[in-house]
Amino acid sequence: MSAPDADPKGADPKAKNLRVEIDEAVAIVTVDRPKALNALNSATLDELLDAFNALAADPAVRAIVLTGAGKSFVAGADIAEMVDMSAAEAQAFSARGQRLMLAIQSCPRPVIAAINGSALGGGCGLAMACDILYASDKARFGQPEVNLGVIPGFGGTQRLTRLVGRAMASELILTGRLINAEEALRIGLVCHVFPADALMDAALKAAREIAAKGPQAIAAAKAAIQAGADVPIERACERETLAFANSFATDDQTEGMRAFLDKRPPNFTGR
Ligand code: CO8
Repeated sequence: MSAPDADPKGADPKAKNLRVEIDEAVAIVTVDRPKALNALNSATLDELLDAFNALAADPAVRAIVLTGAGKSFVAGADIAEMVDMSAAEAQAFSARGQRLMLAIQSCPRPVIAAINGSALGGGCGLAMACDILYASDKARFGQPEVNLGVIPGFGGTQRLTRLVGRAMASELILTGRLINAEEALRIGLVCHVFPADALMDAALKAAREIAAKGPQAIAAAKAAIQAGADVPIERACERETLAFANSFATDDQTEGMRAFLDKRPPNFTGR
C-alpha cells in the first residue's frame, strides 16, 4: 500500500493528503498529493470522508469548493495501492470510495468541484459526486479503467450514465477515451468552462452566492435534486412538495419573501 505523504497540512492536523481552508462561510478542500497527481489512496479517501463529515456538521460552513493541488484534479484511484489487491481487498477499497461519494452527495452543503486538471477514473467519479462541476480549459475527463483491466469502482458507471446518458457513458467507459473540457461541457458533464486562472475565482464566487442564501432552503433544494434522480417523477415531485411545504415552517421563508416585497436584501438567519 502507498503511504500517505510526509508533511501534515491544513486545518485537520492529522490530514496529510489534503488541505482544508475556511474563508468565512466557504470551505475549500484541496486534495494535495501532487507526486501522484492527487490519486486517491486509502489514506486520502479517509481524510476526505473525515473532512466532509466535519464540514457537514459545521453550521458556519454554507458551501464547499473541492479542487486539486498542482496540475491535476484527481488522476484516479491509486494504481500503486491497487496493483496487488485481492478481490476482497478491492471490494473493501471500492466500498471506501463509494462511502465518500455518498457522503458528498448527502452533505447538506453544496459542493462545487473546481476541476483544475485531470479528473480520471475515481477522480471523475469524485467530481460527479459534487453538485456543481466547473472546469478549467486545461481539464480532462474520462473513465480509463478498462485500460487497466478493471471497471470504474467509485460510482463511475452509475453517475456518468445519469449525467450524460447511456449512449455517451457507454462509449466513454467502454473505450476509456479521454475528453477535454469543451467536450465535457457539450455532453453536460460540466456546466461551465473557465480559463485556468479564472477557475477558482468563479468557483468561490458561486460558493459565496450560495452561502448568502438561507441554508435550510439550499439543503432542501440539494436533497430534492439528489433524491429525485433515482425515483419515478411522480414520487420525486411528491418529495419536492413536502420539502417545499417544510420550507414554509422556517423564518428564512418569511424573511426572504418579506424582504422581496419590502425591496430590501434578505437577512437569512438559518432558522
Ligand atoms: N495512481 C497512482 N499514481 C498515479 C496515478 C494513479 N491513478 N496517476 C498518476 N500517477 C503518478 C505516476 O505514476 C507518476 O508517478 P512517478 O512520478 O513516481 O512516476 C506521477 O503520478 C506523474 O504521472 P505521469 O508521469 O504519468 O504524468 P503525465 O502528465 O505524463 O500523465 C496522466 C498524466 C495522463 C493523468 C497519467 O498519469 C495517467 O494516465 N494516470 C492514470 C490515470 C488512470 O488510469 N486513472 C484511473 C485509475 S483506476 C480508477 O480510478 C478506478 C477507481 C475505482 C477503483 C476501486 C476498485 C478497487
